[in-house]
Amino acid sequence: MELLARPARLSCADADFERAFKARLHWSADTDAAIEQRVADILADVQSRGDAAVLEYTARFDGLQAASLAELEITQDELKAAFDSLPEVQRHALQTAAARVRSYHEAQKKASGESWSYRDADGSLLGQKVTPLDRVGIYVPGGKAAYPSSVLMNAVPAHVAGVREIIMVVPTPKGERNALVLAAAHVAGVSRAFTIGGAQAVAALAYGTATVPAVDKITGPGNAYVAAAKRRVFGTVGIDMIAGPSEILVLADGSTPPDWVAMDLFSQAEHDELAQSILLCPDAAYIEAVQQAIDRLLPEMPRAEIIARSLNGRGALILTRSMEEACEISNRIAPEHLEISSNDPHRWEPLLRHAGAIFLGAFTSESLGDYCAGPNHVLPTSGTARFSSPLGVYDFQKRSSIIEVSEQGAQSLGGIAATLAYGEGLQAHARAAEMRLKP
Ligand code: HSO
Ligand code: ZN
Repeated sequence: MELLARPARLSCADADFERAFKARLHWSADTDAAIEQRVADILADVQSRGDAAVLEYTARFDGLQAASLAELEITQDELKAAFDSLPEVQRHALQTAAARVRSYHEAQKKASGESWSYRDADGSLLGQKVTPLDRVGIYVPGGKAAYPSSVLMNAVPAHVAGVREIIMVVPTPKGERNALVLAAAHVAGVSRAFTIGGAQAVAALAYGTATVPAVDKITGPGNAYVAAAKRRVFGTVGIDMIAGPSEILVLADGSTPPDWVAMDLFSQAEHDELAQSILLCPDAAYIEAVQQAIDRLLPEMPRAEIIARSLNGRGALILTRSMEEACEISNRIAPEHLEISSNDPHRWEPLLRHAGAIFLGAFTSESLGDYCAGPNHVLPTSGTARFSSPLGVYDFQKRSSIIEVSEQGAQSLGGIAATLAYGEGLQAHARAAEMRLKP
């Protein structure tokens, strides 16, 4: 049977556009009650029985038997051996990607992640002290979606932030280890790694066991069980975000070869049949050319079936009345990845407010950002770019306010604080301020 990928064809000029647009965008991220219950049970079990519970679940779910959890730790020597086992071309690619991701995040730290302070007119010192988290856990999925690039994207910013200990967990069903994932952990400076996964690994990181140390924050993607476990341990530890399926939105003025755009739409569609790829363009003939490119290129793709399901189920080619209107619609969608496929991308960029990452110009394929441009590829999905940001150095830091009031400052502030404190009925607050006033 011939495989066809036919994204929905919408036109902003149609009376029915709003309804069709909302229907295409709608996606249910409902949590499954059965999964929730099983995850709650696993978390409670690991919290009370520690290592023994983690070992049992690892044997049951991953088919991996061990006498103790210590046996499931991957040593630094093994991480290095995995790196050394790779062909030179892969070692070079990993190292180059890591170096570029590191440079980017070092710049990010300089720009917004440093402590600052100032003195007011009374000579009081006011500021903010930035400190790294002590210890973080990185969840790395095993099996189908094992991405070495995601190891870099999580561990490198943690390292740059100054996190002292980075604990990686990665399920290895039947003990099969992914050499590229382990090599990436070596390159990124992971401190310790365990071949455990699922809700039991999240629980071990959140609560700590005899073997796995408790961390302060857990980052990294995972399946529905991992997502449910991360939601539940939030509060005991920090978490990064709950990522939905990948998304790409291409805003095209018709100047980029249609094949390039078609392949960029494929690149996110091939992640997942629930991934969303959308083209916005004011040129009907160009949209037709992209559809023809899709038809021509799809049979060449090893993951054609996933791509077709994604494009047929959630994809859309949308004809707008202008580039300005395309920008407005893009802002409503707030996509994870936004490509401005135009020969004048800086003209449109100021109009675009909501996106996880913005890729400018025909040469900037989204896939370069996934691997090695430098910025992080862990990005807000499902419209959350309206209020959240890419994973970054700031996710591995926290801030403390600094206040040092001078004697002079205590005089100017004392009366104000006391007045407000009496207003709140809090005598001790008021007296503490007044005691420092000179008679
Ligand atoms: N595009 C994914 C990240 C990724 N792509 C990893 C390839 N490997 C995030 O949306
Ligand atoms: Zn990708």
